[in-house]
Amino acid sequence: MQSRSLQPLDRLTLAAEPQLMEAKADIASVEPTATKRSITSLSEAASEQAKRSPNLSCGQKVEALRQSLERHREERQLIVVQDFPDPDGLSSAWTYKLIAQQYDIHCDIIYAGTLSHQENIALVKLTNLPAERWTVQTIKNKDLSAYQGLILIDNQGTTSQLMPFLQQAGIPTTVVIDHHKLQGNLQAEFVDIRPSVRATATILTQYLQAGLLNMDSSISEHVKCATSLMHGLRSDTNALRQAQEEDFLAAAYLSRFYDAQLLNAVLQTNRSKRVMDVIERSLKNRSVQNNFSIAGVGYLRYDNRDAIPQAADFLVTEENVHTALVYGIVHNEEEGIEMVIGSLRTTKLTLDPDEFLKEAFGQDNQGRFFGGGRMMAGGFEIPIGFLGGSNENSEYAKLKWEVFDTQIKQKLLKLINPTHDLIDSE
Ligand SMILES: [Mn+2]
Repeated sequence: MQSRSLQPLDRLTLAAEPQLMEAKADIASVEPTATKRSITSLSEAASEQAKRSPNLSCGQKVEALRQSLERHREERQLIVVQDFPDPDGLSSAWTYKLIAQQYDIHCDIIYAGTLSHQENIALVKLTNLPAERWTVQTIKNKDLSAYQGLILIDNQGTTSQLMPFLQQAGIPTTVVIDHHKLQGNLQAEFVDIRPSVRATATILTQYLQAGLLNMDSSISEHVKCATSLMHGLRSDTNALRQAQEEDFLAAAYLSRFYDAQLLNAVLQTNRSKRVMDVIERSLKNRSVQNNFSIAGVGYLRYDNRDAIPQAADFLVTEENVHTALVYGIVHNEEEGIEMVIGSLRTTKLTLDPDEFLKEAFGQDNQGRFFGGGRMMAGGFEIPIGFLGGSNENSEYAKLKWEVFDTQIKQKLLKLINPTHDLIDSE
C-alpha cells in the first residue's frame, strides 16, 4: 500500500530533469544577434528560479511544506485566490486549508472579484466550499494584523486586487503553489511553481497522497474536497483531454474519495441567458485570420465577466481555428470602473499563451504585464482609466468601444499576421 502510493512521486523526481534541460535549451536557443540585455535577463531569470525553487523532488517539497506548516503552528493565514476564482484555484485553496488545520493553522480563503461562472457558483454552494468575497472596500475595514502569513494558490499575486493592501499591511508571503509561469518578483518561504503541471489541483493531490492529510471517505468534508479537486483538475485539463500522466495519477487517487453524483450535479448547471447572449455576440463578431479567431463582444456587466472565457472556449472549437481571443469592456458598477477584459484559448501546443499575451499587450508603467497565462489558456486586463465610467450618451459609448476594439485588434494582428496593414494605404 505504502509503496504503491509513493510511486507517482518517484516518477515526478524523474520528470523534473527533462524540465531542467528544457530551461537550458531555452537559454541556448537565444540567437547570437539577440541583445546582451535579453541574454542576461534570461539567465538571470533562470538562476533566480533555481534559487527560489531549487530542484527538489516532490518528496522534498512535501517535507519543506511540512516544515513551513510546523513553523507556523497556531497562526492565522490568508489564502488569496485570483479575483475571478476558478475550480482549480478554489479546490486547491480548500485543500491547503484542510492540510493546515492539522497544524492548528486557521486559514481564510478570499477573492476580490465575483464567482461568475455558473459552475463555480454550483461548486461553492453544493460542496460548502469555504471561500469569502473580500472586495477592496471590505479589506479596508479588516484587521489584517490578525494574519501572520499569506498563501497564494493557483496564482502569484498578480491577478488579485487585494495584493497591494496585503503587502501594505506587511503580511509576509509564506507559501506559493501554482502552475502558471513565474510572473516575476516573488519572495516566499515555500514556493512550488510547476508550469509543466496542468492543474494546481494535481500538485495539491500529490501532497495529499504524500500524507500531508489522511483522506478518509467517511468524512463528508474530505469527500466534498476530493470532488472539488476532481472538478478543478478536469476543468484545467479540458475534461482530462489535455491531462498528462501525473494529472491522471492524481485523478486516479481522487477517484477513491470523490462523489461522482455530486460532481455531476456541479457539471450539469446550465448557462445563463446572458452568457448565451455573449457567446452569440462573439460568434457574430468573430474574424478568423491565420487560424486565430478574434471577437470583441462590446460592453458587459461585471457579474457576466465569465462569459468571455466561455465564449473563447466555444470559438476555439471551430474547424481551422487553433486559437480564440475574446474580449469586452467590463463595467464594475460597484466601483464605477471599466476595464478591457479578454481571454485566450488555444489548442496549439507550440503557442505559449503567457508569452503571446505579454508580447501583444506589454506592461503598464509599473512594469506589471496586462496579460499572462498557463498552458492552453490566458487572460488579460487593461484598465481604461480616464475614459472609464458609464455614459448615458450611446454615441460616446459606441465611439469608445470602437477605439478599444481597433487598438486591441491592431496589437493582436501585429503578432498573428505581421505583414497585415490595418491602415488602408489607398
Ligand atoms: Mn489552474
